[in-house]
This record gives sequence, structure tokens and C-alpha cells, in this order.
Amino acid sequence: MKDKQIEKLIKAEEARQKKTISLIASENYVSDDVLKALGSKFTNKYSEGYPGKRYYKGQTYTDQVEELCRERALKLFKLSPEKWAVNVQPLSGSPANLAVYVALVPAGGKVMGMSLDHGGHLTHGHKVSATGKYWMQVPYGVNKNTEVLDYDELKKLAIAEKPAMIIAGYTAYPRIVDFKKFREIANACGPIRTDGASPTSNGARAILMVDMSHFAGLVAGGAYPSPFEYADVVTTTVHKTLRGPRSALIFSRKDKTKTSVKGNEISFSELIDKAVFPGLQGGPHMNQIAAVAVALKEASTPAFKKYAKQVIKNAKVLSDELKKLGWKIISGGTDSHLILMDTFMNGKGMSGAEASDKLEKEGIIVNKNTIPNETRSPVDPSGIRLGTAGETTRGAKEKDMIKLAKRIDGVLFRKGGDKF
Ligand code: DSN
Repeated sequence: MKDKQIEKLIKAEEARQKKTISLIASENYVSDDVLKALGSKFTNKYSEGYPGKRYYKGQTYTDQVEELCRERALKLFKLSPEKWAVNVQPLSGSPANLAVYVALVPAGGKVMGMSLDHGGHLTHGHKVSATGKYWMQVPYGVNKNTEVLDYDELKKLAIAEKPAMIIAGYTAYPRIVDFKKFREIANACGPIRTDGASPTSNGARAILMVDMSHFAGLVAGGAYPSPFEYADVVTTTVHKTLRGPRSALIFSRKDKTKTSVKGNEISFSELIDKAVFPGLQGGPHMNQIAAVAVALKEASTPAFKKYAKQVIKNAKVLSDELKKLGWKIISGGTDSHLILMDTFMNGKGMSGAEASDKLEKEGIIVNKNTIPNETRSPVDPSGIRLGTAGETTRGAKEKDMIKLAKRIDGVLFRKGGDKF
């Protein structure tokens, strides 16, 4: 590179990644092919619009790359193009989720989403996010004792509040989500309300959106339940367990979601396309879309299936070992790639901020995280979140997790004082 300052920083970051262990549940390591597509000359091209309907000329290859990306996305999740559409243009997860709100929920409408401290994402209606400023969150959480979802309680809340949309799928919830139950809850709680719309042919129900950003790769690999049978809309980032570039996808049902806007019949998919462009974004990042297409092909291989299963095996071992060493694991374990660990332990341990600082000094990278019914603050919460997607990509197996648990325990315990 001619720019030596940036070259130096790129090399330094490469070295940092090489010498540290990343347990950030939302990170992964992409292939050289994904990097090659990201660094390709598709970055030079403006492609506002959609394939066949662009505003600028010169789209022969951008159209092909976007079509291929859409085909691969539907195929990976076993979706029929007659029934499902996918928008591959969202720049990342938060804009993707915002596009769904803009498309389907009138401003000020109610959206039932999990609270941040229980594992929900900011875009599930938290007050600091645009989704909480322009829509009204009906917050829900996990059961205080079991620290898992209580579907009967959720149903009562939904029937009482009648939200326009319910969001399932989280940022820090380690367990399997029962999407069938969420479908029943959505069906029980009132008519779909989209902008100017009357209830759809589905009859009276709320929209069910699943944000599968965290576990999309596990679904693709057949290691975690798929939400598609039950959801109306599914959003996902591509860069977590799916092991692609920073980007996001919005899947939506074309069938069963026809609704009426100003007298015209329109599907959720068409409303979502309009919300992404021109509603919220300009030209899509075609280099990013090319890289997403590469990652989706990689995720359709038998090797990726094996990977997804290993990610979960590793997380279970790491969680069990940490428990054996005396740490409190939220919900008692994990069914996915992530573990939520209470480091504060009612004041006997240390805050998540302190724990993550200590671990970083020893080359283990994690994020501080709130835990259900948090008594501290998001900037200095009671826990840390650990994920196994990245280290499994690098070849880690169960035996490595046993060693890692001991290392984590050693680093945190070395704080001094009695161990709980
Ligand atoms: N930052 C992502 C995560 O870590 O889960 C969510 O946006």
C-alpha cells in the first residue's frame, strides 16, 4: 500500500487478531474469498434500485451479483422463491431492523420486544434507539427464576397490549427459542396493522418478526431450529455465526402477507424493499453484496454443517466447565453459540467491565454484558458474554474449551481475595 499509516494499522490489527482469542459472540473470521469480494471493484459502482430497476446504467454485473446473492440466501434457508423474498441491501443489522419497522408498523405503533438487560437488541425498541423513539416498546423478559422465556406470560402480555409486531430472536439469550409458540402468541393478539392497512388474509394477528442475527449460521448448519415456518419476517446479520462480511438480510413472506395500502394490494416484501430503498438507504454496497454471496455459498457446504454443530458443542463444554469452576451461568447453560456469565455474583465477584478488562490483558477478548434483572448499568454491568463461533472457525474443539475455561477462571480469580 502507498498509505503507510493505514497499512501499518491493518497489519497491527491482523497481528492483534492472530495473537488473541476472541470470544465475542457476534464476531467471526471470514475466508480469504469473502475478503477478496469485499475488496473488489464492485465498490466503485453505484446501483441505486434493484436488479432490472436501477437508476444508473452499467449494471450488467451488479444485477447478476445481487440476483445470485438473493438466490443463494433463499436456497440456504430452504425457502421457495414463490413464497419468500429476500432483500440483501441492508448495510447492517440495525438498519435492517429499522427498515422492517418503517415498512410494517405505523409510527407510534406498539412493538413487543425483549428488554436490553434480558438479552434483547437495542433495535427491539429500546428508548435510546430510533425504534424506541418513534415506536412504543412493549418490553418483555425472561422468567426471574428460570432465566428462560415463559411463553404463558408472554401470551398474557401480548393479549393485553395487542402489539402490531412481536420480535423474537436476541443478542444475549443462550437458549433455543420456540418459534411455534411465538406464532401462537402473535395469532392470539389482534389484527395486523400496517400503514393504512386493514387486517390481511391471515386474519387477526400481530406480525411475527424473528431477528436471527446471532444464530443464523446455526440454523443454516441445521444445528438450531429454523424460524421460517412461523415468522412473517426474518432479519439477520451476516457476520456472526453465518461467518460473512458485515451486512444484513431481510427475508419476508410474499404469500399470506398481502395487505392494502391506499386501496392497493401489496405484500410485506414490497413494503420492505421500498423501506430499504429509497426509504432509508441510497446505493447498496455491491462489494459487500458480492461478499455476502460468497459467504452464503460457503455456509451451504457439509463442512459448514459440521462447523455449526461444533460451535454448539464447544459452547456447551465451555459453559459446563465454567460452572464446575464456580461461576454462575445465566439460565444454567446454553443451546447455542453463546454463554452469559454472571461475574458480579451478588458482589462477591467483579463487574463485567472489570472482568473484560482483565481478560483482555491476558489476550482473551469478550464483551461486558447486562444480565437479566440487572442491578448495575449497561456501561458497568454484572456479566460478560462469551461466544464460540470465532474460535471454532479457527479449529477449536472441546478439549480447547476445557483449557480455556481454566484460563478464564485463572485470570478472573487472580483478582485476589476469596473465590466466592
Ligand atoms: N453488537 C451486536 C452484538 O454484539 O450482539 C448486536 O448489534
